[in-house]
Amino acid sequence: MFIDKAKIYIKAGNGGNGCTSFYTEKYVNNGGPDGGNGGQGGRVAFRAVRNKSTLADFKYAKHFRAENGENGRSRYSAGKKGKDLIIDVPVGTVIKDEETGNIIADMFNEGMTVFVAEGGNGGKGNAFFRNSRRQAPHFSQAGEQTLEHAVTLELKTIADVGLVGYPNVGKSTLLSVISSARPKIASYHFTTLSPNLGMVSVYDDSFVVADIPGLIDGAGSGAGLGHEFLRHIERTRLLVHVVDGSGSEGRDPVEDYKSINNELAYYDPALLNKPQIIVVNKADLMTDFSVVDKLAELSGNAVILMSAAHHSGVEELIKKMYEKLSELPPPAPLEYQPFVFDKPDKDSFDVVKTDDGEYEVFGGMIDELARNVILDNYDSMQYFQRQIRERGIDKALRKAGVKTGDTVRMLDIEFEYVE
Ligand SMILES: Nc1nc2c(ncn2[C@@H]2O[C@H](COP(=O)(O)OP(=O)(O)OP(=O)(O)O)[C@@H](O)[C@H]2O)c(=O)[nH]1
Ligand SMILES: [Mg+2]
Repeated sequence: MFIDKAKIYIKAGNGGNGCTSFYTEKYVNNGGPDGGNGGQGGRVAFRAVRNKSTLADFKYAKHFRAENGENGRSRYSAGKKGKDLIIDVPVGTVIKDEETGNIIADMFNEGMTVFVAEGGNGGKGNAFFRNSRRQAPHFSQAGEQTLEHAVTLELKTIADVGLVGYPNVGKSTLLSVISSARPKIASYHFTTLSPNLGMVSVYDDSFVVADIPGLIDGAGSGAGLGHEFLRHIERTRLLVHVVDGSGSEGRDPVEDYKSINNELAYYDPALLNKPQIIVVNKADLMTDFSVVDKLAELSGNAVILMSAAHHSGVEELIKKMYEKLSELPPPAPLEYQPFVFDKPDKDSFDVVKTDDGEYEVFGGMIDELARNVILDNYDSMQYFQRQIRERGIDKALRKAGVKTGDTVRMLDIEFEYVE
């Protein structure tokens, strides 16, 4: 199945916890603290690869998590770093933050690797907290927890030329005669159900042509296969607009040409700014060739008469495409300010008064504080109480109206406020 859009969840690894441990050995009393630091969590990256052409891999696999950092161990042994997770996507995939729609990365070039989520920091082991006043810290720091993020993947094929036109006009036949691609060809509408790519060789050079499903009137409002597939020609530099010159289905090629352009404009007016070559196909069935001049006059574009089925006009078309492409600027990735996920703000917190008259304190600072606190440990409780004063949490609580005897909740901790 052709899938060109997906929503997935990514999460970098948590940092490993620091270790609380004391050196022990035979004949050694009161060994000092020797708990090692936790390892950094693994990062998440995307990599652009050529051997994938759809996002089908992401239809069922939705959650992607890098490895957590290992916990620290005794004897100053630091936890191992978590392994990075590298997610392969087809070249041309645009990665966006699901919440804001902002672009995180445009995976435009093969092999490009973009790290999008940083692993959590490892917690410090108790060896780290030893100082002149505190010879035997019985606490260590927890690893930093990372957040999961929803991202959308959207494949926007990278090709030089896009083939557009009504169904059955011979787009796929055309692709099959100019390249080694072998798309399905048949004399009914919507034979092509997903984009086909073909590489066209010319002189010592080559370019890529994308054949997409045919458009019909009202595609913008979902008629036929709709506009969905125009996404795959957004990044082309040149359009080849194919019409059936013989009007074999009783339609007028000039009217067809106009309608298709209207559909393109409806999807995105920028599509009409792309240069076009018009191909009048099925010449073998034509008796009246005036349509060639009519289209040339109407559009001001080059018009090529051909028969894809009989291989006539093929050389001329390839030359024309090549000529046009060499005049055009090389393809370029989207222009965007890469979106970066916020790290939790370690300096901010909020106080809210809940419906039942309790006070809840939360935010990045509180989460950070929690990493340093082990509740049943005297040292660390003292540290906690000091921080509540020093970091202005106390003040904020009073401002919010807290009185002695009120319940304050912070993470898993609940205590009675004392002025
Ligand atoms: N007589 C004649 N028939 C042609 C020519 N080019 C294509 N055909 C026939 O037209 C029919 C449609 O061709 P396709 O290449 O499948 O058309 P398409 O534009 O890709 O159609 P969709 O994929 O449905 O949008 C097939 O039966 C082809 O054999 C041509 O130059 N002359
Ligand atoms: Mg086709």
